Amino acid sequence: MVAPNDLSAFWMPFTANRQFKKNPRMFVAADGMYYTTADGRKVLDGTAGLWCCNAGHNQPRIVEAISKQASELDYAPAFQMGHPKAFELANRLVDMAPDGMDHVFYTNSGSESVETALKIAIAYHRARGEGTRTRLIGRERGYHGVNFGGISVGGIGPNRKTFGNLLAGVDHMPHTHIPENAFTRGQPEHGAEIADELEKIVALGDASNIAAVIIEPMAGSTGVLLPPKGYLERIRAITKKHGILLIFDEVITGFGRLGSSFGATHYGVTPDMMTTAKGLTNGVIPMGAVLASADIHDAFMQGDEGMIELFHGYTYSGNPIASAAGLATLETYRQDGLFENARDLAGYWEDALHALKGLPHVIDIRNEGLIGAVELAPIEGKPTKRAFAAFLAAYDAGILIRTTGDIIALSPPLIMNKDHIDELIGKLAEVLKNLD
Ligand code: PXG
Repeated sequence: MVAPNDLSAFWMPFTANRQFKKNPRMFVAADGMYYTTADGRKVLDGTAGLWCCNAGHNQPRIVEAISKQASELDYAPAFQMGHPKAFELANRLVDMAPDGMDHVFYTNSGSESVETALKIAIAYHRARGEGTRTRLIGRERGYHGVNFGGISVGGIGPNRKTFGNLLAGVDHMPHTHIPENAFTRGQPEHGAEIADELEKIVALGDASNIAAVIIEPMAGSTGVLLPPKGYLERIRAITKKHGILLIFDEVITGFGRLGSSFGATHYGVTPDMMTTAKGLTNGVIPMGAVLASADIHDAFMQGDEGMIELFHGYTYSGNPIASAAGLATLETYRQDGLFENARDLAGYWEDALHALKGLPHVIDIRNEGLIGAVELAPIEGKPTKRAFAAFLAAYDAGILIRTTGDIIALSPPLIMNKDHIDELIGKLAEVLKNLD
C-alpha cells in the first residue's frame, strides 16, 4: 500500500529523483507571473514554466475556453473525422506564420512535432521521386526533444549516449557558440561562416542523399546560443541551392519569445517547415503543430483521392480541448499585445541582464527578445554544480530560474513588466553575489 503523499511511484523526467524526493520543491498554485509553493511562498516565474506559459498563469480566457470546450465536445476522433476548432486554429496559425507556411499537422509535444517534420521531409522527397534523399542533418548542442529522431539529429551527448544506435544517416553541423562573442547584446557579430560547414557535409554525403537540415533558429535548451548575424541566411541559401529542406525547430522561439510571432519572422528567414509546441497552448494543454509549405503539402496530394496521403498521426492530433486552448492563447497574445510587450521590454531586459557583468563567476551574458542567459564558470571537476546551487538559492529567494550545464537560462512570461524585471534580476544578483 502506497501512502497518498509517497513520492516514490512517480519517476520524474529530467530530474535527480533521489535528491528531489529528499527535499521536494512543490508548486500548488499559479497566477499571472507568480507560482505559490506548498509552504505558501510566492515564486516569480523567470522561465514561463518550461518556456511555455508565455501568456502567464491562470489566464482567464484560456481557463474559460478549456472548461467550456470540455462540456461541449470533449473528444472527437482525429482520423477520418473532424471538429471545427482544429480547422479554425490551423487557419489562425497559418495567418500569423511567415508567408509560405500554409499547412498545419497537429501533434502533442515538441518531440512529436520533430518526429513528424523529419518523417514528412523524407516522405516528401520520395513522393517527388527523389527517394534517395533520406539523410538528416542536425547541429551540435541542438535540442529537438527526446524521441529517437529528435535525439539522433540533436547534439547533446547525455541525451544520446545510453540509447543505442539511434537513426542511421545523420550528420551534425558545428554549433555557433564561440568565445569571441562573449557578452554580446542580441545577435552576435562573429561566426556567420560556420554555416559553410554545411557545404562540407553536403560535399561528402551528396545532396541527392540528403532530405533535411533541422536547427533551432536560436538554441534555447543548451543555454541560449544565438545565431551570428548572417548565419541563418547562409544556411537558407545553402539548403535551397541543394534542394534540401530546412526545418526550423521553433518550439521555444515560437509565439513571441523573441518579440515576433516566430523566430523565422524575427530573423527574416523562412524555412520549409517549422515545428512548434509549448506556447501554442500556453503550456496548459499538451499540443504541438508542424507548419509546412504548400510545396511540401501538395507533393502528397496526388493519386486516388480516396487514399490516405500520409500514414502518420496521433490519437490526440487536434484534440478539441487543446484546440480551444490554442485559439484562446493566440487570441490572448493578440488582444493583450503580448508580442509587442516582449519587444518593448527587450531593451530594459537587456540592460538589466548585462548589469550582472562583473559578479562572481559570471563569464558570459547573452540576450534576445525576452530570453536571457548568464553563464557561470564551472566548479573545477564538478560541472553543473555551481549553476544548480544558484537554482536552489534562487528558489529560496523567490525566483524560478532554469539551469543547463553551468548556464542560467531565463525566459519569463511575456506579460512581464519592468517591476518584475527588477525583482527577478535584483534577486538573481543577490544569489550570484553569495554563490561559492
Ligand atoms: N524542440 C525544442 C527546440 C525544444 O526546446 C523540444 C523540441 C521538445 O519538446 P517537448 O514538448 O517534447 O518537451 C523542446 C523542448 C529547458 C527545457 O529547460 C527545454 C525544453 C523542454 C524542457 C526543458 O531548456 N525544450
